Amino acid sequence: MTQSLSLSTLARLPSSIRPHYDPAALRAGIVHIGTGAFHRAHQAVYTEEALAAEYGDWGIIGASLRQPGVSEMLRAQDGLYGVLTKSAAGSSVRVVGCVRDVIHAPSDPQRLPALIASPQIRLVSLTVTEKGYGLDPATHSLDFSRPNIAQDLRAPHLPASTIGTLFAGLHGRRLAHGRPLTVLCCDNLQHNGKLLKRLVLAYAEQVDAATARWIQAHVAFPDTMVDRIVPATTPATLDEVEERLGLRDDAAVWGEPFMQWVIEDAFAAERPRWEAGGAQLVADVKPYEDMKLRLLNSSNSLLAYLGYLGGCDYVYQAIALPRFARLVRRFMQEEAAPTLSMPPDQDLAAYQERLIERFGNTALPHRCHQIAMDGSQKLPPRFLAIVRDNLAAGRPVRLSALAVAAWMRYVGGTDENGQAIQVQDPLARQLQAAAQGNASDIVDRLLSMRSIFGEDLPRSERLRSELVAALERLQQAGSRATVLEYAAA
Ligand code: CS2
Repeated sequence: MTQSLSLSTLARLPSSIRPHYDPAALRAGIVHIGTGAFHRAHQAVYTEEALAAEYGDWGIIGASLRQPGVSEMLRAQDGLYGVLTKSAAGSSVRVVGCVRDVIHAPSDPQRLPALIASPQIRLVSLTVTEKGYGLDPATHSLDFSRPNIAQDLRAPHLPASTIGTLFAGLHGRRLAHGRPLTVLCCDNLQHNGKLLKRLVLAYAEQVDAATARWIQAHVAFPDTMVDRIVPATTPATLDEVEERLGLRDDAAVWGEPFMQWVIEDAFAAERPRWEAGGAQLVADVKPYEDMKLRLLNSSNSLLAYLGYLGGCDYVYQAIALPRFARLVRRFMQEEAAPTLSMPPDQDLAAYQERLIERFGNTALPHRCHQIAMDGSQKLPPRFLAIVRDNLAAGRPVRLSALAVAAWMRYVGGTDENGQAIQVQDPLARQLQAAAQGNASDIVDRLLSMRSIFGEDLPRSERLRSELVAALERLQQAGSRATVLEYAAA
């Protein structure tokens, strides 16, 4: 049987693909919450590059807030794992050494706050997905009615939620030594740093006003834009990594060659030299984050819902159909781009064409079903922000409405062949119940869900009629024929 990747087998690998330092000797400076595939293929890779360029105490202690699987898997391999980079041009693998430990927070609720409080930690980063923050997407504020938030407020020293955990760590830090800290939100949310700061402060004010004031003064929450397509690992990924390493690696991840990380240069304390891996430190992340959310993520979701309904398992299959490619281009040019002020170093046309190419990466199949999940959390930053801007400016919202209508059709839970769709969403049950019947009833019921559409959008007659028209076409003609019509007209 093939041996597993671990500190004791690492030396067998060629030096070009293993860490340029001794992982066993690396001390931690970062706590990362949510050690899923994206973090391992993105921020951890940048940290690896930073360490190669300038060694320092920047090991990462990962924490998972939910299942113990990832922590067990990584611990069994001493935190080591491979990153397989794949495109039509070829593939390569490297082993990342900077994840030094991974804990399962629910097994010991005081451990993660204690780590956040420890003086050697100078950075806490997070990838807990859009739904992981206890956010009310419509109001951008903390949803105190969420059971885990309400429970944490009753027992703040034994937190279970992301915000409760951060607060407990920051509170402990203030009491223990008060050294400053940077908290880096790396999820696809608008103004993610400012948003996270608001959520943490809202919670802190309920528990301890002195800690809330301390957080204001000593904790920085820079905005970030993160980008790399990282589909869920499959058995084939693991087999390919095993073949290349000659070692079994159950924690391997895979991703595309493209990577981008834009970070607001507003840290409270030191940080790794992430620029060495190509990270951009800028004064204002907003133009980058709008560009990414409104061009990449929205097109990705548009392809996921319409592609899934049209019988495509993967995004590359949908974008290979000329009508889908035409629709995505039109959506980007006519509805997304007019709402953007592009960053000065980015070219709109080149960025859009690069996206079409990235979506078409056949070497890295990305499931429509994976992207389609959690739509109730993803629609507001991906489409509804565009819709609001375009409604206010009197511009068209027809293609955005088609994407939202495709989501409405999808959450009904039955595909075009009458097969069940496994809808994954925190609101799945309500969505599925609301999405039955004729198009105008479905639109009215879903549009009235304030946590998704807010108070304003249900009042827009223009949006409503575009949604009803698109949903009717999807119901009557199916996704492929509807895409053809919308791409042409
Ligand atoms: C995707 C993103 O799953 C999704 O919703 O749109 O994960 C996307 O692949 C990344 O944000 C790319 O950086």
